[in-house]
Amino acid sequence: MELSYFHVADDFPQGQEPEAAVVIDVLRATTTIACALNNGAEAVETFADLDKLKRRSDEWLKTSRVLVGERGGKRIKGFDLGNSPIDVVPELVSGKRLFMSTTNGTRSLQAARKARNLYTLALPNRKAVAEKILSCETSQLFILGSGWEGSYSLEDSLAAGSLASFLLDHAEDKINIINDELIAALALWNQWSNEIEACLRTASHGRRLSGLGNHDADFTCCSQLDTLHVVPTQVEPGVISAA
Ligand code: 3SL
Repeated sequence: MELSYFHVADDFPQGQEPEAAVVIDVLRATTTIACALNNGAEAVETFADLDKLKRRSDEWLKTSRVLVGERGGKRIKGFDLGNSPIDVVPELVSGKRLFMSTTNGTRSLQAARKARNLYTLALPNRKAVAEKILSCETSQLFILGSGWEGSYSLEDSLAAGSLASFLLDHAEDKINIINDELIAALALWNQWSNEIEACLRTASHGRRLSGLGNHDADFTCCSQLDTLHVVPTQVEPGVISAA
């Protein structure tokens, strides 16, 4: 399997339809997606564009939808929830469709949506997604981070490295690391794998979140490793559900 990592949406090779892609936004979109689906959400429909989200969500009964999203880390006015993984509790999301837009994560999902198989990964569901990828015997995997407004992010690279590390540990002879970005991500994982929360808090986006108020519970949740068994999978363009 040929593995490549791209830091942000604009780096994702355009005009290609890779066999498989994994989108990562550790802080916090893909962690929120994993938690919401684990807590029984019917699906998470993702949008980079807020007007499209509003038009599409208006087609749903208010009782069966939840609007989730942030800009600059803060809940979007008129939305039910912000982008915290600890807010998507079963009482609020079970059986419902989430309509989600975030600053960076949903942009990466849009950039990768033509992949023939598309998954989202956060640290809590790393093992579940990695095992799915191994079981599909895919020959090409593009890993895409989300970063912050076009810039590199430490925490997404950490998670990309954690995925590559798991795949190497379980199928070393089948894995071919293609680009330097992923070699660097692996080195990052080797450096911080025993101090995940410290890495997230050190990252510039971690510091940005801390500056917005107390996000201790978010950091704890986003730093968990291999605790959720959900594989968020694109089932139609932009729509992610639990496999
Ligand atoms: O950038 C994003 O997509 C968000 O996950 C950012 S935040 O953690 O909700 O601020």
